[in-house]
Parts: sequence; C-alpha cells; structure tokens
Amino acid sequence: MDENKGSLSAPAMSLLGEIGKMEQSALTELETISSEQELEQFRTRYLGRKGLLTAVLRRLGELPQEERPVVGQRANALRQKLEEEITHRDEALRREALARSLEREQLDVTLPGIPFRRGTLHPLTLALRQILDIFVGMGFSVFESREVETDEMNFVFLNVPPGHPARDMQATFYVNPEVVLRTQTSPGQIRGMRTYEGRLPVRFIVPGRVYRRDPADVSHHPVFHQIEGIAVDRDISFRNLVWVLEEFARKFFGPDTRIRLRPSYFPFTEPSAEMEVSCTICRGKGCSVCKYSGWLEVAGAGMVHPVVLRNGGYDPDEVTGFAFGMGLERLTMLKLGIDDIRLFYSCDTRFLRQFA
Ligand code: 2U9
Repeated sequence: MDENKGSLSAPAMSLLGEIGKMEQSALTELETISSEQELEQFRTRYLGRKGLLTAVLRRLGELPQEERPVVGQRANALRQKLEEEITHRDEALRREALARSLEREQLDVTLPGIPFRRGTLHPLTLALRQILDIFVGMGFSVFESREVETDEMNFVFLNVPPGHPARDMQATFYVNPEVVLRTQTSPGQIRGMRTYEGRLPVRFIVPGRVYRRDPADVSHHPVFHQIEGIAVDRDISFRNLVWVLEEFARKFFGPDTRIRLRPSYFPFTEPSAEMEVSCTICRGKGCSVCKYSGWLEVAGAGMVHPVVLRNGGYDPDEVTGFAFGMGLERLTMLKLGIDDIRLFYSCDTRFLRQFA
C-alpha cells in the first residue's frame, strides 16, 4: 500500500491523513476512559452508524475508483484495531471493577461475631413450668379450661348462688348478665370433673389466667394467674391434702420450707384452710415481707364441698376429694423476691432479663 502512496490523488492523501490523526486521538482518548459507560460512548463516537470513522468511509465515493480500496483498507484496519482496543479496555475495566468490589466486600471470617441479645422466658412462664412439673410428678394431669365462663360455672356450681356474700369478694367482669371473665380457675375444675365422667381416681390441676375488676397496685392486677388442683377418690382424706401441699412447698421453695394450715372459709370446700409457708425471705426469723410473723400465706385449700362434688358429676356418698388454689404471681414474687406484681406486666426487659 505504502508504495502506492506516492501516486495517490490529493483527496485520497487527505483522507489517509485524517484517518491517521483519528487513530492517534482515539488511542490517546481510550487511555483516559475509566468506565464502561464512557467506553460505550467512545465506541459510538468512532464506530457508530453516525460515527467519525463511518463518516470517512462514506467519503470514499468521492475518490477515483482505483484509490477506494487503498483508503478503504486503511479505514477498515483502523476499525478493526479500535474494536480490539475497545475489547481490551473493556476487559481491563471489568477486572478493575471486580478488584475494587472484592476489596470493598472482603469478609474476614476470623473476626468475632456481633453479639445480639437473646430473649428470655418470662419469670411467670418459668415458675409455671416448674409448678406443673412438681404436680405432674405427683400424678396430677393438666387440664386447661376457658377464660370466658358462664355465671353458673364461675359461681353457682361452686356453691355461690346469686346474692351469696362471696360474690362481693370478687369484683367480676361481666360480658353480659349470664357470662363473665372467670374470676378463678375453679370453673375449670367442674369442667375437668365432668370431662372425667365419674372415673376414679381423678387428679388434675387447672392453671390459667383469671380476671378481677381490681385497680392495679403492688399486690393486685386485673389479670393474674391461678393454679388450682383437685383429687377425688374413694378414700381421699385431709391428710392426703397436707402431704401434697407440703411436698409442693418443699419442691418449689426449697427443702427446709415448713408449712402450717389455719382454719378458713371457702364456699366450695368444707372444711377449708389457708396454707402458710415459713418466710422465704427471712426463713422464719421475721422481716417486713412476712410482717415479722415468720409466715407467708400462699394457698387456700380444703375438702371439696359435697354440693360441688355432685355438680362435677361425682357422688358425695361414694367419694371424697381435696382441692387447693394458689396465685402464680404471688408464688413467683415470694420465690424470687419481687415486690410489685405490676413488674410482671411492665414489658420492661431490664426486669425480665434477670430471671433467665
Ligand atoms: C372445685 C372444688 C374446689 C379451689 C380452692 C382456694 C381454696 C383458694 C385462691 C386463694 C387466692 C387462689 O391465690 S388465690 O387467687 N384459692 O383459696 N381455691 S380451695 O377449690 C375448689 C375449686 C373447684 C370444683
């Protein structure tokens, strides 16, 4: 080709000169390109349909016939060279981008982990589980019952007819005149007895939420939990009740715990008693929690009233039974030294965390 140069026409020489300059400026420009986007713009500017090199090729028609291949080949050689250079530059840009992202996203698996705080079981859940375990260990099963009850189940079948003074002792949430939020788990005991349909022996506990229309203070909350138990068989005695209560107290509060029973009154038991344990805080020496008596009241109990046995489907001439009831919050407070029932319902994780 070069040997032909000398005999080329002026327009052909000028086109060749333009192609040479274009090559120089394109290669210089390529060096400065730092993104794929710029590279694409570069490609369009030189090689696109309206690009600089394409414009030169269009002007071949202005040349004499025999000179067109010479200039055409030179232009095509440049097109090929630029395409190769663009490919190289593209590869280099991708390599650089990859290297940058590897650098940025590098993961050191030997770094210590970022700790996150695990949730803990609620202290009432922990205490309830322990209590259920203790009674299940003594042969009781667990019977869960409804929280919305009939007035009849919550009161009448438990020997508390309308107008009975015991109704005043329990501020009741009425859904309507016949339906209440249960004020005690006792209606669950009637339902449990009816479910066991007179089979013997029967031993079960009813844990669950109960509702009373009391303003919240250190020892009251409109929602709290009770655990009630019942045992019915042919020869159940008060002494069997004492053994179960004592066994429970020792397992829950510790082996040195002593118990004592004081006469009391409940409509659904006769005779009835209140159970006290030696103070869990001062071990009986006397402190502000036990009001310097050395004893804490933790449960009510007694022999199931014949009327209540009959309401549960058992014949009081054939069988006897004992029953007891206790408050989960009170038991948990005494065991863990918590002085305000409202803390259980405060959702304050600083309080809740302590009992994991
Ligand atoms: C049936 C038969 C007998 C359950 C009993 C108590 C005594 C009692 C409360 C005291 C305050 C629990 O902590 S508290 O909220 N309970 O004193 N409960 S005897 O007697 C029953 C229940 C159901 C069918």
